[in-house]
Amino acid sequence: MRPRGDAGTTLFRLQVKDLSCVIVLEQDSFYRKDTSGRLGGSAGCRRTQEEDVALLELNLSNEEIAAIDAVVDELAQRYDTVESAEFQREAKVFSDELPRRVRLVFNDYRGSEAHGALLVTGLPVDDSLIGATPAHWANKPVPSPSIRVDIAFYLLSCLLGEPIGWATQQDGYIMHDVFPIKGHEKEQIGSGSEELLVWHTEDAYHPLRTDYLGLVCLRNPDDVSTTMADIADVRIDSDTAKVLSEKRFRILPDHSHRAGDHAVVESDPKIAELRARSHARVEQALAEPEPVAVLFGDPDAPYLCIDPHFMKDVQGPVEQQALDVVGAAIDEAMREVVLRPGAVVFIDNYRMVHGRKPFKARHDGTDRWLRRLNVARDLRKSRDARPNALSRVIY
Ligand SMILES: O=C(O)CCC(=O)C(=O)O
Ligand SMILES: [Fe+2]
Repeated sequence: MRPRGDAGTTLFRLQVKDLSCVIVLEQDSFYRKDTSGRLGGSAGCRRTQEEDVALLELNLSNEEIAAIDAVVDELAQRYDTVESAEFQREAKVFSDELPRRVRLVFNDYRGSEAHGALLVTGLPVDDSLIGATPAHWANKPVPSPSIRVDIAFYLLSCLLGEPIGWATQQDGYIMHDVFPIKGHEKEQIGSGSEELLVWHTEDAYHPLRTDYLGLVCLRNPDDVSTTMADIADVRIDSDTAKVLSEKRFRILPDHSHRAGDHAVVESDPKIAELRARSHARVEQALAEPEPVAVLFGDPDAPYLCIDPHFMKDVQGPVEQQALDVVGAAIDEAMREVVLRPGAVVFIDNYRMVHGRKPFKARHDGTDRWLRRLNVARDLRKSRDARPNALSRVIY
């Protein structure tokens, strides 16, 4: 993956891919639809397109599904929510019992950094067991109606790192819900619906943002697309790349982290202090965001951190011009993936941006419902923002 240094143009990957491709992932299969309407099936683990290394795909075999089920069985007898600290403490050990091919693929995805996202299909989801799509994420029911999927999803994420949550987001739950919430229709957050959720790096404003964003689909009756683009597929000129590599860009916190939604009374003084500091950090990031680079890491294969919606109106003209250029190039590289029940995607948050197409929420219990995990490669980086070594909640 060397850039092509011709005539001032930086191309982070040589391969050219089909930009009109829509991938639909289903419980036991997926199809990819191109503009001619052709459908293609797949089996086993392979690259989604010969020349396409952005998406790595793993279709679980029946034997693998049965083996994952056996591990889930054991844990589901003892735990009724993945928010349990005991569950979180031992999950990694159980993830070591997932089928070897699955562990090998995840290990390679994590280690090689050769792909923007890993798609896994085949986890069983029983629509009649998970019940109605909830109206809100607060006060989640225990037992979780989707406990078997939750456990399988959590174990898979342990193959990439450590699931983390945010004290300032969804009440500190580790596993988030993504479904439309009444009143959020126009919001630029996961619970919005009617507006295009503009592509973004997850929690771009925060230095401890997740390494991987995991999404599992419980239902998606209207085939609403998740959008994503890999920086490796983005073409920009080298002058723009140079500007983007300098620490001169401001990113504001998104609405999901802002105070208001989560006024919590805290009795533990240490947690109260961490919480106050974290809210102060959000306020500070709103008032006076620390300048950061949009491109960083290896200049030949850079990482990316960008959230145009929350970078509006706070840049100088040169910075805004560079953002506009890379924004248009990212639009060019954008693809759509329709997650169907049982499909899981782990997006590398250091190289892929993601978003969601607009849709009309139903608000009748049948709405699109995803669950989400943030996965950190190294928990120690956030140690001073967590109340103790075992805690996974970042303040
Ligand atoms: O709904 C989706 O497909 C993606 C939502 C999103 O951006 C997120 O959950 O971070
Ligand atoms: Fe997101």
